[in-house]
Order: sequence, then structure tokens, then C-alpha cells
Amino acid sequence: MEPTKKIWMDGKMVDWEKANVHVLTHGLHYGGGVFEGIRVYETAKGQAIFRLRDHMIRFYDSAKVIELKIPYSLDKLCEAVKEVVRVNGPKVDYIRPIAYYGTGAVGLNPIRLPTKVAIACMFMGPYLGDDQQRNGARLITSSWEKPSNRAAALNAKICGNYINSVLARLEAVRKGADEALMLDSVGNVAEGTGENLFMVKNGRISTPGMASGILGGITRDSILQLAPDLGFGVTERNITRSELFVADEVFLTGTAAEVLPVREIDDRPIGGGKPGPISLKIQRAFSEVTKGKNKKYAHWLDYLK
Ligand code: PPE
Repeated sequence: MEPTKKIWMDGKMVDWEKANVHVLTHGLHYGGGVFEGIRVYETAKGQAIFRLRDHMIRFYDSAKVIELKIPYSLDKLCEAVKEVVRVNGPKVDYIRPIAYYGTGAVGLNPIRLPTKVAIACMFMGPYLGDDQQRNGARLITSSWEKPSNRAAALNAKICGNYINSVLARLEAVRKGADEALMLDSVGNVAEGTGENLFMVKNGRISTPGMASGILGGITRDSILQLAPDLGFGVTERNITRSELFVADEVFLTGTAAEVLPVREIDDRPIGGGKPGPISLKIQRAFSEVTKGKNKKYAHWLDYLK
């Protein structure tokens, strides 16, 4: 990762190399923090942030789940996000806000700890690679399942939740795949380690519902709204692993991954082993929206200028 100039930290712009945290930070020891990932797109009217307010609302919701009090208003943080991108210039395509319990005492109870907030941005490019974005990703089903809804708060983007994803991603990479497919605690399809999942069968699109322990993705929500414009309904329902093996198409969605076709799962080609027509249509439509070429969704873009 290339360093940028500044990171917003607790109300101030700090030099990239000085944006450090204390080793006794609760968020570091126990994962007591929440974060967001937000894309910045280049459009005809300059840089625009995609669904900024919706991402920041989820940020506050995630914080609420772990009782982390963010000492700034939503408007103030949305403005800070824009300011970070302005300060760091045109090469930036991804923003990472994070809020976490700071330092004060060692121990799980975070109640008296200060809240720390930072907003960084960077250049990310295609999440899993250029070839994957164009020709499709190869997945393996992870041997690590997602925790149950009794064991974790999976609708919240909590730092500590991600160790499960890290284990799965390590396994996928070690086995030569691009990404891991996570099953939920009863064995149904949940999502990728950092993406939601959709499948297409006989022209019908389905995606797992929230009860499968998924993160309620902003990209997922965008596709739920966009797909009907293209003539496709989307059903939220339980999906089994072997349904994916006989699906016509599978694709992943996420801020980092955008719309990412899947060409293989567990060494089995999906559909023709290449991105299917509906995945490509949705990928193209989503890309038009993010580049400001679809008037209907113009309100999803926050221009910097
Ligand atoms: N599920 C998970 C577990 C997840 O982390 C993400 C985002 C999604 C679904 C898709 O949500 P949304 O971005 O709102 O459409 N993953 C973020 C983190 C990626 C990373 O490697 O870090 C992201 O895409 O920014």
C-alpha cells in the first residue's frame, strides 16, 4: 500500500506515518472497534463518494451494537470523510473509517475507555485482482463456518468479527483460490469473507437473507434496487452449498469487490466457467451508477467539489 499524505485522527489531520495507536488499545487486544469501507469513484464531474451517508449510518449502527459512543455527529464525520479525500488527492479510491475503544485499563470491560476515531484513505484498485474482476474469481468453501447469531453480532461491522474471515481467507489463499465461501452455522450459504453473494438460476436471482449471519452490504442493497430496473427480481432466501454447484451464475458484491463474477467453486466450474450474462449486465449497470451515468441513482454519489 502506498502511503497517502494525511489521516484524520480524533478531529485532526495527522501525517500518515504519525497515525499510530498505543499497544494497550482495547481495539487491538479484543477487537473492540467498528469500521467501514467506502469507495471513491472518478466521474465526469470529478471524484464522488458512493453512498457515503448510508455507510456512515451503518458505522454508527455497528458502534451502537458494541455500545461504543462516537463523540461526533453524523454530519461532522461525513464532512471529515470528504476532507480526507480532498487532502489526499485524486489517486485515492477507497476510504476506511474506524472507531475503537482506546487505552485506559487492561481487561474486557470497555465502559470507561475513550472512543478513538480515524479516517484513512488509500488506493486499492480491483480487490481480488484485475483478472478476477474481468474473468471471475475461484472460491473454495471454507472449513471454518460463520459463528451463529447466538455467538456473534454479524450485522455489525465489528473488528473482532473479522478473525473468522481471516482464518477462512488464509485457507483459501493456501489452497490457491481467490476467496472463501462461508457457510452459516446451520450449513447454508452466507457470504464471502468480505463480500455478499448472489446466485442466478433460470433467470431468477437469489441471495441469502440477514438471518444467515451476513453483513447487510450497501452494495447488496444497491443490487436489490438495481436488478428490477434490468428486469430481474431478487429473492432473499436460504441457499445451500450444492445449489451453487448447479447455479447458472454466481457473483459476489462488496464495496471493495464491487460486482465480482465467480467462475469456480470447489474446483467445479460455475455455469460455463466464465462470467454469465446476467452477472455482466449487473456489473455494467452498477459501474454506470458509480460513475454517475444513471440519473435515477444520482443521489448515491457525493461529489467532492
Ligand atoms: N460481507 C462482509 C463480511 C464484508 O466485510 C463486506 C464488506 C460485505 C459483506 C459487503 O458489504 P458492502 O461493502 O457494504 O457492500 N467488506 C469490506 C472490507 C474489505 C476488506 O478487505 O477490508 C469492503 O468491501 O469494504
